This record gives sequence, C-alpha cells and structure tokens, in this order.
Amino acid sequence: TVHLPCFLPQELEKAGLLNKTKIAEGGRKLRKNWNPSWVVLVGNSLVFFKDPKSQTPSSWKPGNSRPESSVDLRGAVVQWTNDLSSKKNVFKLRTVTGNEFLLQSETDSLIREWFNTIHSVIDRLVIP
Ligand code: I3S
Repeated sequence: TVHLPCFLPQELEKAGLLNKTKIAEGGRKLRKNWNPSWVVLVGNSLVFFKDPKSQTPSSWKPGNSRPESSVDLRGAVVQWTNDLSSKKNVFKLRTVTGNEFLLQSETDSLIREWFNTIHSVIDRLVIP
C-alpha cells in the first residue's frame, strides 16, 4: 500500500537521490534489484519516487509526482551493514512490518547525512 503523506513545507526533512533495493517484504527475503530512487523524508515517512533520469521522456512529466512506495518510520530500525552487499556505504532500514531496504550512495558524506537524519527521526518518533 502507498501512503500519501501531507507535504507540508515544515515537515520536509530531506530529499535526494540514493541507490535503493528492497531485500525483504513482511519478513520474506526478496531478490535484490538495485535502482536509483528519489528519496524524500517527510513527517513520519520515507517516500520513494522513481528516478526521473531512468524514465523515458514520455513517461516523465514535471507534475508527475506519484510515489512508488513509502515507509512508515515509526518503530523502524537503521543499521550500517558490510555483509549484505559488496557495495560501500550501505545501510539497512527495517520497518515494524518486516520490510527491509538497503540504501546506498557512492558519496560518504551524503549517505552519512541520510543515516543520521533518518536515525534521529526514528528516535523522535519513539513514544516513551
Ligand atoms: O546479494 P547478491 O545476490 O550478491 O546481490 C547481487 C545481485 O542482486 C545481483 O543481481 P543478480 O541477482 O542478477 O545476480 C546485482 O547485480 C548485484 O548488485 C547484487 O549485489 P550487491 O553486492 O551489488 O548488493
């Protein structure tokens, strides 16, 4: 299911291009399929859009902003990993529903910023 969060300007934390693959759905392992993805961190959600550059000119319109999928960050866990990919700069995101994603960037500083920002949003969402 695709959530459509409200894109209130003050809720937008971060947006950018990362490499992404989903590795599990509801705890069941999936075959990896790395793709560039526009990642938007807004409110409680991480929202994924198809990389406009990977689309054909006819399929990409400026107003076409339908998310591919989105992730509820409440109760999610992020963790750096060296074991799940041969790529560098990979971290795993696991949701409470058992969906798992790997996110990666060739740029060290960029992936560290994403990890830290998502981590702090998750911490903020924890109800004591
Ligand atoms: O964990 P794996 O199976 O080594 O992941 C690699 C595969 O998904 C591979 O595709 P094939 O299933 O068609 O062989 C991808 O091209 C690789 O990128 C995956 O490994 P890395 O280490 O890049 O995550």
